[in-house]
Amino acid sequence: MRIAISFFARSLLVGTLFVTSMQGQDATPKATSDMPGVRHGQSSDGHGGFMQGGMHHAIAKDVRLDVKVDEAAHLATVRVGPLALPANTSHMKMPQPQELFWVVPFDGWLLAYHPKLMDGQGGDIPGVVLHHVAFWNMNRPDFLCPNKEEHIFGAGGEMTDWQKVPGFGYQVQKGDKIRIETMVHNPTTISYQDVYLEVSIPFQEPSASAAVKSYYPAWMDVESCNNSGYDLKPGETQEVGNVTLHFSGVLLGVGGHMHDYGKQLVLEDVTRKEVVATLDAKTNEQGQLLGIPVKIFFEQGGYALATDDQLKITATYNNPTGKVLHDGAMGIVVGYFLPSNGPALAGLRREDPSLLSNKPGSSPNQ
Ligand SMILES: [Cu+2]
Repeated sequence: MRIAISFFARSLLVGTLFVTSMQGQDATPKATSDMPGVRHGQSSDGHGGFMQGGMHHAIAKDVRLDVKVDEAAHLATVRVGPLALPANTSHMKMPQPQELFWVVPFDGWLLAYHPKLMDGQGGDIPGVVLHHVAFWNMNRPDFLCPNKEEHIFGAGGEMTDWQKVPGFGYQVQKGDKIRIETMVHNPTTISYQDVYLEVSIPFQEPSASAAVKSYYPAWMDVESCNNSGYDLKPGETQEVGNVTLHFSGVLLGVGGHMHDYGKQLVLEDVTRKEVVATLDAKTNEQGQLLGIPVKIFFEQGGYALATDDQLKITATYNNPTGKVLHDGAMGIVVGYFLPSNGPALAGLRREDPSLLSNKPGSSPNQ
């Protein structure tokens, strides 16, 4: 199933004010992206779990992580591959790359994430063969769900481009260990060989003259702090989750992540009895997800949230297949959070990634 997610709204903030530009396979603007953080189910093999779930895949051999850091251009290029993708192969049958780990070699801010699929000669490969990719900072817990690592970037087949938000970035420290989960499939009739996933990441160092404010990705999930995937029953259904905020601050904007047959995501501040955002999914006639809108609060200075606010997330789906789709749904509102007490969130960092509750299961593999 194609996962179109949307949220990464990162693009959120951009451009004309952040207005998004996420492009999808269908030329429909989307704010979409696969969400990672999402761990699709639980896994016995450590981290992989959150996204990959209890799925046990064959391991794709000889897949490497190559990272080039161009100091002069302030650009890090993270490359995963090579991958061989036979035609008509589901993600369950496709051998999958192991988790890969990037140790960030600089202090500074990651400003954007531009994913791209290509072959060894740099030729284009359609985004649809990417089931999802997720980057997690193992040195930081998620501020809403500390049982998870901080999920800093994700994309799916729609290849959501996370654009810069002028003046803001995601702060990293030298030595931060970024865990990269990649899952591929090939729903097309064409086999692809020698495929690489490349993510270009512009960054800024602290010495640069312009100050950068740190935002934090906020993943507000209908599964609360559990694994994000859930079984999708036939017909119209609603799934509801809650998270409690432990920090005050503002949301700069939100987007969302759903799968096919998604209809709507709603984020409410129950404490305040206010609807923060209603995001109506855009689907085609078959119910395939095309995109989820992004709602920007930045112009008004952000949507203010207070410590101890209860947030409620509701996802509505309409599954026309007449069958339960196992692990077929996710409902996540994703935004950028700007804390009022920056040092409190910065202080969540752990020198030793193993101190986070999800113990690394596999060894680094480069
Ligand atoms: Cu998903």
